[in-house]
Amino acid sequence: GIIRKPAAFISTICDERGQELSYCGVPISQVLERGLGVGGTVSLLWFQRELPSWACRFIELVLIVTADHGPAVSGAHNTMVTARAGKDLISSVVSGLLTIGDRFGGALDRAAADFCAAYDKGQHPQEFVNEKRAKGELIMGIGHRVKSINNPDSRVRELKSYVTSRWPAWPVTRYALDVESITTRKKPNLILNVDGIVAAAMVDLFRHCQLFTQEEGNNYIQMGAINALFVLGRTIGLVGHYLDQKRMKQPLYRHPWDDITYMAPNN
Ligand code: Q5B
Repeated sequence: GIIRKPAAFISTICDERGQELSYCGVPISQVLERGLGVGGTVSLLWFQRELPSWACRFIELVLIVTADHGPAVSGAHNTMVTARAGKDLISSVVSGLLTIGDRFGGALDRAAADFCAAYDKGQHPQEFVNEKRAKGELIMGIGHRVKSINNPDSRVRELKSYVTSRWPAWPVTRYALDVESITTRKKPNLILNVDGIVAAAMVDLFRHCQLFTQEEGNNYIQMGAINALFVLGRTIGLVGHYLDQKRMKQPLYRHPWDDITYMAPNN
């Protein structure tokens, strides 16, 4: 009989071999004709299923609101410095992306895991905050360097209003908002931030769109799928900052000496 050579790779999300490219079995012409958009494309290529339109729209909203948050944040700063050092687009964008982590833009997966674990075990939000404090851990998805209850983050407001009006159920988002109402009593900037609202809403999306088992949703969180939304969104802004610096032919950046405290170790 025929002996088949085992394939080196298995791929389940995209097939370009036939007459027409397909995303997870949906021909590209259908993706366009049916107006699935960027949200629908993400849902096919990342989650291997067509999410409902309210969920696809949410993904697009997330990409829009996370696209940029000014030149001062870590990612944009690195991209601008790299562009001004004469580097190419990919190097500059990657140097910005590499700053994404727990403290900047990469808190989503851990926020999702922590909020839903606490919610699932029926932990009171006050107990959750106390436990984090006792362990000396920051609460992922809480806190912002410049935004606060006195200077609210309009991105969070927009996403919150979309979720609370469109989601079939949003208990983990409710839980995250209850945590925020406790932390903001301690400090006004300990708000539910953009990472936190996206994280909580995505958990509720996985759990209540009726297309994922709880295990599948949890696996996506563990794999980093929620952080991926910030990474994808912010890439738009990083490309913008790269082009902006190049367009203006900005010179090599050198940080001013008067903004550095030089301290020799005491002998
Ligand atoms: N404290 C975000 O910190 C920030 C606390 C907390 C309990 C917390 C911090 C944090 C968790 C990670 C997170 C995503 C680093 C943030 C983003 C995207 C962005 C960015 C942009 C964009 C801000 C001062 C005091 C200390 C701390 C306490 C702070 N956070 N306690 N849980 N989560 N959050 N990251 O203001 O008693 O004085 O010692 O790590 O969610 O990245 O626009 O900039 O779109 O680009 O620098 O929005 O909150 O404050 O670290 O000096 O702390 O507050 O223990 O207490 P700050 P720190 P104490 S969204």
